[in-house]
Amino acid sequence: MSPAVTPTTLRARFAAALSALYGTEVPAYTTLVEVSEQVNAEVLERLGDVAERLGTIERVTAERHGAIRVGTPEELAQVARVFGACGMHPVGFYDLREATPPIPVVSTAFRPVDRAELAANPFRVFTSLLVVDDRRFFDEALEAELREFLAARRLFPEELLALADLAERDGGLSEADADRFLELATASFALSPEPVDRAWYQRLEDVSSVAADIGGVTSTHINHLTPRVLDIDALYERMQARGIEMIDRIQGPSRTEKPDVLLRQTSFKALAEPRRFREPDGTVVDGTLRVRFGEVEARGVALTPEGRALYDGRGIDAFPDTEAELDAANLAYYTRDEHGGLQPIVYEDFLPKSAAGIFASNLTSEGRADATRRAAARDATWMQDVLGRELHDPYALYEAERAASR
Ligand code: OOG
Ligand code: NI
Repeated sequence: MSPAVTPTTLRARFAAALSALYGTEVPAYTTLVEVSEQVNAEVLERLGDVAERLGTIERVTAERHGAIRVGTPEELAQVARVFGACGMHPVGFYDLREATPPIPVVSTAFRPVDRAELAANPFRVFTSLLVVDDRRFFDEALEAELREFLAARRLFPEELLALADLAERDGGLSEADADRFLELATASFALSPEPVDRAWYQRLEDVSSVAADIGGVTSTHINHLTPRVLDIDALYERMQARGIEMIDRIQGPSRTEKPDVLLRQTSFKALAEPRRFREPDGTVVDGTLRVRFGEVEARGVALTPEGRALYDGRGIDAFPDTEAELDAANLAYYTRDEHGGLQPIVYEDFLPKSAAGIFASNLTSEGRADATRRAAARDATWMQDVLGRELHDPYALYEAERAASR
């Protein structure tokens, strides 16, 4: 007999639990979700079925992506077990150290990989790992201190990891185990009340705000949680009208009458959140940190490597005006139904340039990187080894889905 709570249900409940948690921690997130839902209802009203070409309204309403950041390969491997229990698999390798400004992390995204699972609940989490031995950011002494600090912390309790392994082995959990798994998993991503060591945090912040957010504290937390919207231009205007300060632009392809491709994202600025600090003399005082924010995204069709090269090289203006032309020129992925009609395959991944923009728009220090020093070697093969499971290639997933329909 299969377990009562499947990975699909665990994933949907996990996304909902994190959403409820983040709403209590960052109230402006709740506003963002409300405005997204309003805009989506209006687009559905205006366009009817066409509004659902890139996902049913049920999918889009529940759809979230989260972002988390961890410090060690061991922590990343543990994250993979927790998400694995929810049917979320690592897809893609992103090297943000190559971005402008450079961020000392490499990343992947955990998400469902097959169509039915994505339709049921597409929860995905962009997960970044600090590269502590990259000399452009950290010298020998700071690396050693970082390693010691990170080795002494425990992000996920043993009980959670054991339940995660059980869920993967049995293809789900009993009701009671599922409740416990969700309670522990959600709590692992809550903001900790533990005081932050001011001097240590500041030393890392001088290198990179992201390094401080990861290695300056003893736990991890959701950095942001992102709802999906069907008209991001309308959303942007409406948030500003409500007096919420947005970053100055929408990342990704600019506004166009052409078919929607890839991913467009925008965010509101990180808010000052109350945190406690331990001063060098041992006293604990109240203060604030600005690291967490709210982001929203609109998704379009996935591009082939050819389409992506065209987008990266020449921008959205170089694209044809119709889906039929995008398909004929092999620029984007479509499935074909029994009548020869085209269905777009939604882009389920992230964009390194936008990710860098999202990171950068919320940095509180400029950071410093010494380009003359040695980079640490990191690539998809390295990350797959750390994960101890297959790291999927996003293009292979889109390609397989297209091929299966033809
Ligand atoms: C992740 C930034 C990337 C996105 O939507 O591109 C990201 C982070 O800030 O940790 O979430
Ligand atoms: Ni994001």
